[in-house]
Amino acid sequence: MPQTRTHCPYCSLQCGMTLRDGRGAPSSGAGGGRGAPSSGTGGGRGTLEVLAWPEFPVNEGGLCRKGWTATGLRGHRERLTTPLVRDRSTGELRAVGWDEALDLVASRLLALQAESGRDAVGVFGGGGLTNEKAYQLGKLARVALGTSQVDYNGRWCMSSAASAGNQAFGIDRGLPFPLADLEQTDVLVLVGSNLVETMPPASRHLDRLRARGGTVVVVDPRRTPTADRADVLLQPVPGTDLALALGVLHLLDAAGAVDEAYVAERTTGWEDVRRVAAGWWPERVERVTGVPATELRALATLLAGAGTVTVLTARGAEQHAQGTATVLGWIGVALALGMPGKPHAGYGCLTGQGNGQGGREHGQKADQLPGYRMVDDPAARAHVARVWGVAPESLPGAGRSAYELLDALGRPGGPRALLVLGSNIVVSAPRAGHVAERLEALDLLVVCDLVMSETAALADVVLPVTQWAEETGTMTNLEGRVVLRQQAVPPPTGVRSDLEVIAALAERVGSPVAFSADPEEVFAELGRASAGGRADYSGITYDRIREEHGVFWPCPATDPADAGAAPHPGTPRLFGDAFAHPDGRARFVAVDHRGTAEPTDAAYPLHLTTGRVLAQYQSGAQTRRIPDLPDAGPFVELHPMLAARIGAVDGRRVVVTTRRGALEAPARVVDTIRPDTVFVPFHWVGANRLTNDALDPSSRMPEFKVCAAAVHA
Ligand SMILES: Nc1nc2c(c(=O)[nH]1)N[C@H]1C(S)=C(S)[C@@H](COP(=O)(O)OP(=O)(O)OC[C@H]3O[C@@H](n4cnc5c(=O)[nH]c(N)nc54)[C@H](O)[C@@H]3O)O[C@H]1N2
Ligand SMILES: Nc1nc2c(c(=O)[nH]1)N[C@H]1C(S)=C(S)[C@@H](COP(=O)(O)OP(=O)(O)OC[C@H]3O[C@@H](n4cnc5c(=O)[nH]c(N)nc54)[C@H](O)[C@@H]3O)O[C@H]1N2
Ligand SMILES: [Mo]
Repeated sequence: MPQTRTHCPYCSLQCGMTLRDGRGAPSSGAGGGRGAPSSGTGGGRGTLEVLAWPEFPVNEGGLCRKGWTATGLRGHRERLTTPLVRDRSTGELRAVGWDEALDLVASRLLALQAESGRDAVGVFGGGGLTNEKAYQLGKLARVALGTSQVDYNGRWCMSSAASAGNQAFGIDRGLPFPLADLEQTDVLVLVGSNLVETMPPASRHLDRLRARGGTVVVVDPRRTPTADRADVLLQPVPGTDLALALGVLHLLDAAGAVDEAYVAERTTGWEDVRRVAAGWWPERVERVTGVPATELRALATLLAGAGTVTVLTARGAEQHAQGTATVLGWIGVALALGMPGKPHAGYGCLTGQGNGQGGREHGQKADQLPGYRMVDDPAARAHVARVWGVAPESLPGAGRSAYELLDALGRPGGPRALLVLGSNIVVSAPRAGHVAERLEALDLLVVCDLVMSETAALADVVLPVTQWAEETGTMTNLEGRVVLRQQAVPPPTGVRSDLEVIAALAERVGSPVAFSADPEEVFAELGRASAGGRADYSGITYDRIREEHGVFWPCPATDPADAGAAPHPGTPRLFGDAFAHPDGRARFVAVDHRGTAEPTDAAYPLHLTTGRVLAQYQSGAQTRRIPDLPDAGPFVELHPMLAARIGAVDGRRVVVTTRRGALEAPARVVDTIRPDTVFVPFHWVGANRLTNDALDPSSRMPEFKVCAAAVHA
């Protein structure tokens, strides 16, 4: 039976897996590795089994339960297999042929642009899309549609870490080293990451690190399963991680534990940071963060005495109106200790989505062109325009960021049509009730999806597309490793790939240049467009990553004039000799803690935070439909003391309210959360009716991780 090496459809680890296509053969239970193989029926096509790929280094054959059950959407009865168009008289979606649907979309987009200008059309992408799709989507917007209004859900994911990385290091690669390096560090500090639930196969690195005698520190308002596998837990008030970082810097400085030689040789800006940190003595930090001064002192002592320290941030620290500043604060801790660039040490961001890294490099972001080039840089525009075969002046400038784009929909001067690929906005955007209203105000909403997501259900046109196992493309995982996701099975009849849809739309709206729908061709073009950019992929080919276990960017092409040159090996580790700023130095950036956008008050006395559970993925559009994954709906996690005060009982309904909306869901009474904080997972409609749309000034990341709330039994 044919077997294909490919990668999981979910998170940024991009775990390797083997898919066995059992078409025509009886389903067999024999697995190829650890764990239970799982199968999804293929709509009369036999089974598609998930087996281990033990040699792939990121997960060494391990998968989480989402990975083992990932084929469950194959042949699913809710899988979309025909284009749908909303009937104006009945208001219902009805099945139509592809030509009719694509002609309708193209003619309406052109008509709206003729009436209201090119920016009347918006494009919204996703960090789960392959590099090829992200690249073609940006090109569709800028070349075929000529609109500046393109952005994507990565703004909600890792944009604060990206912005901080660019400021501090001059480059934004989530992890500047392979994930397995974590095992070798002496102290690992996880700020706002619950990786035991969000990247389960990576948990083994925590265990191995501790087995070696290292220490894992977790900073989280909840005692998560990750904290249970750590040595030290600090439980701050949500939104106070920057104060904590400044407190650590204060103590390191006071103890003479700052690596002065490193600071002098490899960085700039320390004196300004030192001045800010001077104002964050332990008792003040305790008052703001709720973390006892003794715990802060113990952490500083641990860090000061460690040979190597690695600090990692994830969404808990980043999804704040001060997310960029918070990451800069923790980068400051790593720099003060002299760690970035040292083996088995440094700072990294745990990127989230499957292609969260590559998705932010190839031009679906409002201010970027492929290769992580900036859209307002004349040299970048000239290079990319040459690859695209258009005039640089024809390329629009920077557009609105994701939330600002959604907020502008249907308003004067805002887009009148929106094309969505790879995001379920009405579930996952902040202040989602408001976002749903903005979507309703559009003249045309077009959604490409595998299933009828909550956002697709609002669309005027729904286009059914292939899913991961049915198509080929590349993904760039959280380490900057570019991997090949290979097609394992043919798509269901009636379904097209996103690349085919993009190419067909480009042609119909009269694009001045043709768009390829062949992933390998698109990747080669992407390589040329990225050549010489910060994220240079030009030396990577499909053949090469099919053989190797992925290649880390930057990987420039060798000079064609030098026939004997060995191919560039790729770059697993950055910063050994220099940072990416022109002077080779990292920047300390002086930032101060301001507090959250919406402080608590008498009417809304609690902090609401949101996040993930192990068995569901994101807006849940995919995982809620997989029968083997538990789907109990949203819940409200609260402390027994709070429960007693408001009369809440475990398992019974409570109502959470914020200034934006209300959510009724069962209480989950646990002593693992701060008594002043409640937690709601966002995989179901509801959590984001509550969240605040305050944005970080530099990354435009919304404050998903804290707002003021009240809870009633
Ligand atoms: N099971 C599962 N795995 C996933 C995903 C999924 O949906 N489900 N999504 C993927 C994606 S796109 C992403 S971005 C990653 C996210 O991965 P993580 O960042 O690990 O996930 P979250 O649950 O969003 O947040 C992590 C933790 O932050 C804590 N937190 C909340 N507020 C604060 C705060 O103010 N400060 C601190 N220090 N911590 C806080 C929460 O309690 C939570 O435990 O996961 C990826 N993996
Ligand atoms: N309150 C709160 N809200 C959050 C967060 C939080 O922590 N708290 N986290 C934020 C983060 S980090 C993220 S990443 C976002 C994610 O939230 P979303 O942007 O909604 O991401 P997904 O749920 O992965 O949505 C992907 C959609 O695209 C479809 N899809 C999957 N693959 C493809 C494909 O190849 N092509 C096309 N056309 N469609 C595809 C899926 O079926 C699904 O409907 O949520 C954000 N929202
Ligand atoms: Mo994310």
